[in-house]
Amino acid sequence: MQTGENLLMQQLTVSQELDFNSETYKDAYSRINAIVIEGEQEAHQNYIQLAELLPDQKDELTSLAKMENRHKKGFQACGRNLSVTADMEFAKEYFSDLHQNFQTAAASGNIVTCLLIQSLIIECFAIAAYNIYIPVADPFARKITEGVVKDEYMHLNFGEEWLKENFEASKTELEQANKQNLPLVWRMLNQVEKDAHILGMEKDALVEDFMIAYGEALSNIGFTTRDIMRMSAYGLTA
Ligand code: Y39
Ligand code: FE
Ligand code: FE
Ligand code: FE
Repeated sequence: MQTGENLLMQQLTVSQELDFNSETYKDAYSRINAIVIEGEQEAHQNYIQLAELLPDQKDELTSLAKMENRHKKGFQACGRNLSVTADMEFAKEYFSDLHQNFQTAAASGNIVTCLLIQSLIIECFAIAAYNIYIPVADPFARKITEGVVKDEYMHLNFGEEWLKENFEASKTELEQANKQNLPLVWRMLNQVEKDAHILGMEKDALVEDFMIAYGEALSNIGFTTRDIMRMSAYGLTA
């Protein structure tokens, strides 16, 4: 059992390890902050495109797109607060494969693939990253991130609800899109492992939180445990 004193000690240890103003911290932050800003910008565009593909849900999707834009502004403020310049070129490259896959799917009207990429994979990635970041964030960024993560659960829920209602017709395309895109997530996590560690975020914890959120989403949509195990195995060695 943890005593209050032990928890306080842990908390102090964490805050002593992280110097938000050190060059090491700021250098890592210039990439992670850029990834988050670019991710929010792309999420904004993705929901605008989804609103065109799903005209019946245009209003809801437009409102999700607006939230993503607010998230982007919030994380830009976090960078300014630490006097960090985000490395946007790095971040654009970081998202390029997922971006390309979304664009290709959108151009072909493959709504199921678009929803899997944005509303399941990217939202679960955001939920894992933000939940792991909150306890180790600077006080300013923590407040912003706490507000943002609540919205991300709503975005994930949108994708779950739509895919659940259209489960039988979507199943094959979902499996195919999972096979194509899940390996990209593992590669992306490996790419930021070092920088994330410097910010106090461990890769194991990120993977665990991602898999919990993603597995739960697949289950809510209608996949069996057996399906989920099989689908989760893709790209684990990427
Ligand atoms: O839906 C959204 O708002 C998603 C775009 C945001 C994803 C942000 C991705 C964060 C990855 C950070 C990696 C930290 C280890
Ligand atoms: Fe967001
Ligand atoms: Fe989102
Ligand atoms: Fe360390």
